[in-house]
Amino acid sequence: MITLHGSFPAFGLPHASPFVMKTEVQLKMAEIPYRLERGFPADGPKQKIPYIVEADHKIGDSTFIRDHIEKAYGIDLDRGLTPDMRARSWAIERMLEDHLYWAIVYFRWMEEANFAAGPAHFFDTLPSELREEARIEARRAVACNLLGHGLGRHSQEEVADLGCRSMAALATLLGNKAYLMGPAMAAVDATAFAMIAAATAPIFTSPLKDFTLRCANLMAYQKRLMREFYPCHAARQAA
Ligand SMILES: N[C@@H](CCC(=O)N[C@@H](CS)C(=O)NCC(=O)O)C(=O)O
Repeated sequence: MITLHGSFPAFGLPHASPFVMKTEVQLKMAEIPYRLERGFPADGPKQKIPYIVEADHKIGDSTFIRDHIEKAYGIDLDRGLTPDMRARSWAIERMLEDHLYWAIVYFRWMEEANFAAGPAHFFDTLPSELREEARIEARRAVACNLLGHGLGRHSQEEVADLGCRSMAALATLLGNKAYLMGPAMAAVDATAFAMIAAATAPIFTSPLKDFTLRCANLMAYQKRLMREFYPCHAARQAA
């Protein structure tokens, strides 16, 4: 049985991490039984979550986890897609995971009020004398990652502009289709769903969130997938 080491409900979302949400949705799409456990990046083979453990074999990174489940269980989450659609899926995934994600991280961690409302609470269980230092250290590490990525070198307005361009591209690519590649759900929809949910997490405020909330097709898609994959969470949100 696969154990998915991931995050936990936070920020008004089923998972703090969009990559964990992507992998969980792909496991559900593949109808593979799994157990969900809290994971810590330091324990993962790539020092990130998600990672899975199956028969003492650890696999890190959502893309390689997907490869593993497709090969090991003889499943193609993109069945029915043409080579052109598969290429477009890959390009969309890279835009969302390697670009838009970092804008989401920026607004969660670098904006004072969002940090205080969200990530700062990751450290609440530490002894009080260590708590503030741990928060400062973690925030410094995220700022460093943002600089390394490049997005962190821009002003707040520029990050918002770039993030909104990726979100606008996603809205155009979805158009009025049920899913990004047409009438059937494909693997890329797991990423898109998770990233839209992350960008519009209830507890945060950001220009990226405001923009996404105005993209009616993306919001309808996100809500539909939330009802399908996280029905309890969707019901709580609706109440
Ligand atoms: N490319 C990775 C990205 C995973 C990722 O960035 N995970 C974040 C949580 S959303 C993480 O573990 N960050 C901890 C860190 O960077 O120390 C994947 O697809 O799984």
